[in-house]
Amino acid sequence: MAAEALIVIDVQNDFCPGGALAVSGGDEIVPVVNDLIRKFDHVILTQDWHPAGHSSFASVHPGKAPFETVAMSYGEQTLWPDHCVQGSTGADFHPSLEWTRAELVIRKGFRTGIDSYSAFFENDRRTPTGLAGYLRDRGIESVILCGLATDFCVAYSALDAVAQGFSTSVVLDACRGIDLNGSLSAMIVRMRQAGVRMV
Ligand code: VGL
Ligand code: ZN
Repeated sequence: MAAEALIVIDVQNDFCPGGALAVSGGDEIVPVVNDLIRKFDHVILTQDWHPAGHSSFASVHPGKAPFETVAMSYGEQTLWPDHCVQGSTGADFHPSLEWTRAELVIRKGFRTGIDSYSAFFENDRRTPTGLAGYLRDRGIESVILCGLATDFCVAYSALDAVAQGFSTSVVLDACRGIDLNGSLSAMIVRMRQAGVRMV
């Protein structure tokens, strides 16, 4: 059977209750994710990893509040509270996440001028993170995604994974969403239509 990899998206303190961009129930997935981690031979993590003053932070756009949008050179960008600043506790993985066996950590969003929801491409939809090449070089044809947030980083990663030709599943029990203006159900529909399996 072709190799498969578990990709754990952004299970970081800032996306858990008490964090800067807390996803409701974000910490509830940690035991479920840990069970998945034990079951896979290949485990990859992503880590949202922004420099201070990142262009996705509302705080750097005068007059703008979090969850509003702004036009960037690459298109519309949702603005967020300052979160997952490089080296901060908020950017650390949740303390109960059993990440020791992970063979690769993909950091994303580290360029000041561009955000990156997807583990595969930054928000210009063109700049690769290198993950697709890594998976292909290792003979991995199938990916299973979980983590935070369902409707942003998990969804964009899943859509890019199918577009890149990987057989792609999302474990919804091991995800939680932000749900901004109905984004959760909208992104689940988009993933299904694109051929992502929901398990
Ligand atoms: C995410 C918004 C901003 C995510 C990351 O992990 O879904 N969402 N940065
Ligand atoms: Zn971010």
